[in-house]
Amino acid sequence: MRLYTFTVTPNNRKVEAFVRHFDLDVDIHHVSFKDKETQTPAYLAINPMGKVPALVDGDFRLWESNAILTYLGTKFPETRSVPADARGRADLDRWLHWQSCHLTPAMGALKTAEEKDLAAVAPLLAILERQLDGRDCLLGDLTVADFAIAAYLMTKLGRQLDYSACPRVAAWVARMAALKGFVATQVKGPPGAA
Ligand SMILES: N[C@@H](CCC(=O)N[C@@H](CS)C(=O)NCC(=O)O)C(=O)O
Repeated sequence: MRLYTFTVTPNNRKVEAFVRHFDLDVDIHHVSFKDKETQTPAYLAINPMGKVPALVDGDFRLWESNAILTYLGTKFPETRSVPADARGRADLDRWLHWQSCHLTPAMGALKTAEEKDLAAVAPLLAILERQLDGRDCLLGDLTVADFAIAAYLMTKLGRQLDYSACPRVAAWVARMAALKGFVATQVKGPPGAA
């Protein structure tokens, strides 16, 4: 199994951190943007979007970071990171979609740093704060959703958010950042890097 990744972005880091946290038998390949590797015919045959991350497992080619996370969590059940029951799985999917559909666009808008954009993230942090009441992780136990969402709050932008009204979120991000996989994927890189 091979993961194509570019560690510094949250969508890549979430998957790479998961693989490294659980020492999964996955070959990690860092793509070269300088060499336009993701635009080569060979790579576009893996991911027609020309983006990373992507996973190749035999003749199965998968892209979209959250789909990769749930696939890996299911392929490696010893990680206990993807609930098997219908409600647990729906709960997990809810948070993965929430990250893609709400958190990511809100944080993307932060790049323009307008007042209204900053205000858009606060209610999302408040929702996380309530979810973490009485829970160490988003669903109670560690799941792929923790990797998907925490990776965003560990970005340069994520670290600049105001966590004064959401101490449980701040503590959870700190706990996640201390996990082996996130420590292993810590990159001191260019502005905007994780
Ligand atoms: N929704 C996709 C986003 C993938 C994506 O946008 N990847 C970026 C890095 S985070 C990329 O490959 N950008 C390079 C490009 O667009 O050429 C996912 O979650 O995997």
